[in-house]
Amino acid sequence: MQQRILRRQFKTAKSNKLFTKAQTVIPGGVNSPVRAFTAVKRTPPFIKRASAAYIWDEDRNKYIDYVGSWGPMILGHSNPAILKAVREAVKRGTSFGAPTKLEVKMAELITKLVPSIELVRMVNSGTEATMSAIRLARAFTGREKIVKFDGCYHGHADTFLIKAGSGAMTLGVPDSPGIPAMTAVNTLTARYNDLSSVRKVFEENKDQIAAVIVEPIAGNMGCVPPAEGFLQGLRLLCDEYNALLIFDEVMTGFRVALGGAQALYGVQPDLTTLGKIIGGGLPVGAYGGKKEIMQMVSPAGPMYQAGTLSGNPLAMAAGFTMLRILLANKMIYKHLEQRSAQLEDGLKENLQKLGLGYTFNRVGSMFTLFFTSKPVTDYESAVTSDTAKFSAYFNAMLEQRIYLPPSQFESVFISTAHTERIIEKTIKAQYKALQKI
Ligand code: KE4
Repeated sequence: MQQRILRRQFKTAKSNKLFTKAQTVIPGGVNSPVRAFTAVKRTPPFIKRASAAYIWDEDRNKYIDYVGSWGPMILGHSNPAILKAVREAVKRGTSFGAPTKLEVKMAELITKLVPSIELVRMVNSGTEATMSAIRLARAFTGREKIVKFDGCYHGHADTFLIKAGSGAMTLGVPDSPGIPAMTAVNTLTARYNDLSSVRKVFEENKDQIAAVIVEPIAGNMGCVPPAEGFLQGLRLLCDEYNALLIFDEVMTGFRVALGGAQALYGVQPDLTTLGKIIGGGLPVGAYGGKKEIMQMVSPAGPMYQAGTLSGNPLAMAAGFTMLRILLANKMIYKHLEQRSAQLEDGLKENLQKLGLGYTFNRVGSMFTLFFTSKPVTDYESAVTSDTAKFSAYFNAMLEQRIYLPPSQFESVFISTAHTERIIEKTIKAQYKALQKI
């Protein structure tokens, strides 16, 4: 009998209905802008559940997931040990608003894994971590200005929504309305991978710059690795001008190495911000660094910062379990590198076969395919990408049940649940998708 391959029709009725309803009660129908799929011009699938490398939507479509909740899911979705830890914790209550033993253990683990962090404060998001780190840098130095890089994204605090990446860049609002002029004046911008642009800003604002904040591997203009010597150069410039160096490792922390990008490149910042992976999928952020700086944080010092759910027991259970697994299995990063290299080789082979010269940037298990033939080393080169072509590619991949970040200016993530077979399937799907655009 002729084999009839019944390929489920790509049904979207339930997600369409939910998105229409969502928009009557939530701005844009989503609780974070990039989820609305605006840049790829389609209704976002409403996700019902996730496991390992897969997610399922309300219309029962099953996808191979390369978003991984924007970074946290380095061990794949529904990791059994993490679910077990949360199930155990929830039996003891959901929140106390009081110190707990697990917060001490979590802080000890983070300070062990990231030696530049001598004291660490838990918060509830990456944004809280970065905004607190900036306040601390200003408190410690007595200076007001900060330097960020065009295309880098550090969360949605006013200070950072100047030439910001991620959703702000995707949706064309890198300089969001609603930011007071006085705030914007204190946020100076420089060009990523261009130390001379940083020196120029320091020279023009002598003794006024509290800190330079940088994604040590940019992930929010798409994946842009630091050029040789860039991070070391930032360290030297900050020392020369007595400013603090802040590594925003919300995305790269525990993603590219157990000690984050600072371990990979051998550069020690004064402060580090963390998020995503340290929450194991629950809301967690953290900032930490040298004791002499962190001692300024209330109640040890005068710089105030607080949070009702900071160090929440469920979030600590998930995050602590996640970090313990990463610490206990040294082979994880080697495994991630092998799978990521397999995908890179396959995707590049597809491009070669089809005579397409697009740019592919990768560091470990985070990467981006840019629809431009130029090398992508900063914001200016990232925006030469053809976003219409990206949108067509995204949709062609989604039709084949490959779920990518719905933006040219985001990073793709692989987890330990992405097997060789899943990668092979993705490479084949990409070959078909590239032929359609
Ligand atoms: P959150 O406040 O979203 O937890 O973290 C902000 C943040 C800070 N720093 C870096 C380097 C980040 O990448 C982020 C958040 N990343 C985006 C994705 N690129 C979050 C996804 C979203 O906004 O929905």
